[in-house]
Amino acid sequence: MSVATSTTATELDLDPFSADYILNPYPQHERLRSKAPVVWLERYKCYATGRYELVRAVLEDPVTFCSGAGVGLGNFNKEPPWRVPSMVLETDPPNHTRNRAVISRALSPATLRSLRDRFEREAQALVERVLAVGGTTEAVKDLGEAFPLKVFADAVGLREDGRENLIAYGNMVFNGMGPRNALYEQAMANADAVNAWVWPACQKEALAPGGLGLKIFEAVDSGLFSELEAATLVRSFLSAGIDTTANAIGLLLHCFARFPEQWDLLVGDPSLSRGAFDEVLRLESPFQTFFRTTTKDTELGGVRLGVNEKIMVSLGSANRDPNRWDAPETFDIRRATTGHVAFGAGIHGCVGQMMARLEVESLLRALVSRVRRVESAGEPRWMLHNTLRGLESLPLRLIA
Ligand code: OVM
Repeated sequence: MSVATSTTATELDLDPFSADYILNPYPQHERLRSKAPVVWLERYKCYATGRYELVRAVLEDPVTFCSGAGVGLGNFNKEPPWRVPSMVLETDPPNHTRNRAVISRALSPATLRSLRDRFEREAQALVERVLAVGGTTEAVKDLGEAFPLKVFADAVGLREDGRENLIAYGNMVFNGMGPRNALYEQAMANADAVNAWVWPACQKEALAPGGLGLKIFEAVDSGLFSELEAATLVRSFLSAGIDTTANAIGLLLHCFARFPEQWDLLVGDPSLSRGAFDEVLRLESPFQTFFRTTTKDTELGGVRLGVNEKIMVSLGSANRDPNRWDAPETFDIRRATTGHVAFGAGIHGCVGQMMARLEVESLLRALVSRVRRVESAGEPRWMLHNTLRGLESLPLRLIA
């Protein structure tokens, strides 16, 4: 399409960071998709799209839609970020390419294979602990948070004490991608204390031998990075590796509590576990929204966009776009989920996704082998959060 035939973005009165939207995003996604290919959100002075094809188009064109100015609402070209930018998430090629390769190598298939036994053992032990006390559990804390806080933090080589700071840090990182609203301020309230745990934990001296953290520091020894850069790369594990997985596990259990016939399917065929996780990711998109920044005047879906503007891409909306998915609202663990964008797409697509899959599949298989039914044991409570979708409270009963 040529710029000459394109139109200016239509305004849409939508607030993706309001409690109304967060607690029930689906009617809002529908408005976002149907109003226009790309809309203008005057309140936040940014563009937005929720259509599957356009979300993918943005994520797959990192030259036009860059990450170096931040992947939240804030534009680093206009206002300084609250932390030193991530060397992978908030960076563009060529640096991104070099930095990501180091992380990617640390998360190699061989590394993941070597972790599988440990993950499976920890998953089984965790499930037994819940069953030993009668099966009633606050699933967000006892399973969703507990599991990655144990196995992923162990894999990185982090110290045991103070790991709860990782939950607080994830809150800062992901609420920090939104506007400076109450959620942002609450998440940042304890920032000094949390940073005072997180940053030392990223240093060479603090990391256990054999872990992912020290694998990054090996790149220092080869002369590729300074120690400061290596610590900043390790920080990406701590930023991206806990909250995301924790919320995904909570959402997964919430799905199975609501759809017991899907649980029965899984019990009948545990090899459906991996696909089940991807279906949860598609349906619930724990990571709801990303932003990119335009590097030039451009055009998307026939709509003209100015330079140095933010565009929000709604992964949650794309993952339920009826133009892409049959019966998008249906939770179907046998669905072909290939192409969902819950892990993003393109050069910034989640580098830890195989780690996430290994973690969640280990936990899910441990559950399936021991639990006949997943039942609600009280009203779940949704979390209010600028970027992540998840539960604050999920009381469940696991019945052996
Ligand atoms: C990072 C980082 C932080 C948050 C999320 C993420 C989804 C990466 O610091 O590199 O990926």
